[in-house]
Amino acid sequence: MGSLTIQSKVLLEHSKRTDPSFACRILKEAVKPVCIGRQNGVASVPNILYGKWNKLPNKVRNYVDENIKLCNPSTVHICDGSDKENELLLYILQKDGMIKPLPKLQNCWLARTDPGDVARVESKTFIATEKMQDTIPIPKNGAVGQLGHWIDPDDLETELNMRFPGCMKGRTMYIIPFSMGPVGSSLSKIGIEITDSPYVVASMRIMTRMGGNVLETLGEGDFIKCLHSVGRPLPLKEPLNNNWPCNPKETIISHIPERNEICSFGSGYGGNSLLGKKCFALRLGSILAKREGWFAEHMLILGLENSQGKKKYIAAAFPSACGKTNLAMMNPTLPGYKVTCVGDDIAWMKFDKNGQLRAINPEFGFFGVAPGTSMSTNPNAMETIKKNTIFTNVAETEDGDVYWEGLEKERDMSTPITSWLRVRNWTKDSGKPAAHPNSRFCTPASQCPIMDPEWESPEGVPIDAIIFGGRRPAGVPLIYEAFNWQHGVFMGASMRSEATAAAEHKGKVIMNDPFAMRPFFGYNFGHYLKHWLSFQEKPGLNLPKIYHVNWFRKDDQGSFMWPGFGENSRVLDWIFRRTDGEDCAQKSAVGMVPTPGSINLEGLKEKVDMEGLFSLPKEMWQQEVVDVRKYFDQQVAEDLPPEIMEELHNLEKRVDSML
Ligand code: OXD
Ligand code: MN
Repeated sequence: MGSLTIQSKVLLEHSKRTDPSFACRILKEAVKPVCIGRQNGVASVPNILYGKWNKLPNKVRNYVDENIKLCNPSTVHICDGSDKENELLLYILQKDGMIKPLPKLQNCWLARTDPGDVARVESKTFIATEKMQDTIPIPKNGAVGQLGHWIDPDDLETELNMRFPGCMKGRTMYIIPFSMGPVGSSLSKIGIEITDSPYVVASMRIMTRMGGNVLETLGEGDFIKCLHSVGRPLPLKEPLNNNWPCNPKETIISHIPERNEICSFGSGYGGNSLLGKKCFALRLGSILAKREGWFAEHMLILGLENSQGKKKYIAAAFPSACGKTNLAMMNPTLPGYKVTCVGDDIAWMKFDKNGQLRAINPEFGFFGVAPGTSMSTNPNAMETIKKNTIFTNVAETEDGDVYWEGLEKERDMSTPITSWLRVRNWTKDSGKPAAHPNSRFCTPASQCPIMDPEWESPEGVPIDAIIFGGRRPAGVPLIYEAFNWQHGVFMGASMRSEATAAAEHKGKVIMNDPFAMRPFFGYNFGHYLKHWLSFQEKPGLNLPKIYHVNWFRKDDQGSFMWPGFGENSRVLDWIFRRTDGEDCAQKSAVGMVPTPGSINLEGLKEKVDMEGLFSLPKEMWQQEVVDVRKYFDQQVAEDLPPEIMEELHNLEKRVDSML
């Protein structure tokens, strides 16, 4: 028993209770050192605590072996994605005080992070390429670049060498084989995440297809290498905050496209640690997409069926925390319409041999923002999260349920609430939110009552329209349509939105967020634009129509002018009809807008000022042109494709000639 680590003892104790034969295996395997490599002639001998070393393909074994030597964990756990494994992980997480059960819900858990580790950290997120300009446009006129952070590969190596050696001492190293996209689909890709966080494993099991069959499909093929450490080897030098291991001072999230590699250190928070999501599916994904001729985008995918039973699929890009999940799971108020969900955050899209754009959702779960989610805003999400869900940084009620801002009318507010910061008997009067504004639910997509029957289709679903949108309180109409593909690419490039809590930004400033990809570009945004534009040159493609929507316009009193949520189906219906060729649009300075009366308002309970919603204040749009030009000049500079500047000139001319 002497050589058992704390985690193997916990495991053993748990399995003795539930499965004695499994306990015997753990004991046998944990005490038997497994020699997996040699360093200077000395065998390195970590214990394989769980899983079969021999089943790993050679390439995976070599990758893991290298990192065992580097990170020096006490034990190794090769994940199989089974229920039994998950039960063990949840048990370990509870023992470590990282999660607690929420007894009012079924198999649901609450994690509270170190308050210093609550969001993506864009300022510490880097991409390493030999040439800076491969990663970011070089800003002009003394501007600070906002389109990602480049690092020299040698400097990155130095940074990583200061962090990773010995970083997993005393901990278990988990090996997670995972597939982004349905296992075996030609649109899917495989990754191996190495992590010392059981929270990451339990979350990756929800967010990706994880386990043994992924390894079988991979064989000796290539995979994306994803290394993650919370950066707190044992014994600890300083106590943890909230039992949440992390190392905010040393955090770095790095990508090395040339080696298809991601190295993330110091943060356990989802966007920084579930490496399949933003790091792989978007940053490296966008690079792979450019290389291979497809798109990796920050987009939801939804199915829309009209009252005649005709169906179309739409992909839509909105910045983080702008309601993608709500739109993807919407209950349409328009009679006869049905929305189904394919994905809520990421779309991988490729033109098929017939020139039809097809999309898959590479994820397997939803990592959604909790505050604002309620039965009135998103009943389908509320249904989804009733079981098998890991909540992070939400508040809890005394009777074992979750709570966050937006649930006031749906919870018995006399039941005491403990806030995400563990303040008991929390009340609104404290002036602090009960849940962190970026608190999340991590929940299996398959539990969503309106998942599309084709959501796991290996060929992907056919996309007929692409929507861009953001939070624009002033001047931006409810909907407009691009004149053509090039104009649509310009619309994506000039997207702006109010900042939200999904990253470390503060305040309600309007930020440029082109294609909702600003934090997620894997390569130079100017080159990304060229990639998008290149599709208009390719013959035989059925290019989808492109739209811009704004659910967030406010009137002079500061109230939202459009009811949003299920009522957005009225806008989707217009898009549906447009993609069907209906003549219900007219030209405006910004694009094609609905002809009067062509948005179906039948049964809409609230009175809506449609004229106001579509008004185009000339001064505001003139300023918009100035701001967008300044942004392009400073941020994209010489990498801006001339076609985009041409579109800006055209917009300027149209705006100037407005009455
Ligand atoms: C997310 C984000 O977590 O965009 O999806 O921040
Ligand atoms: Mn997102």
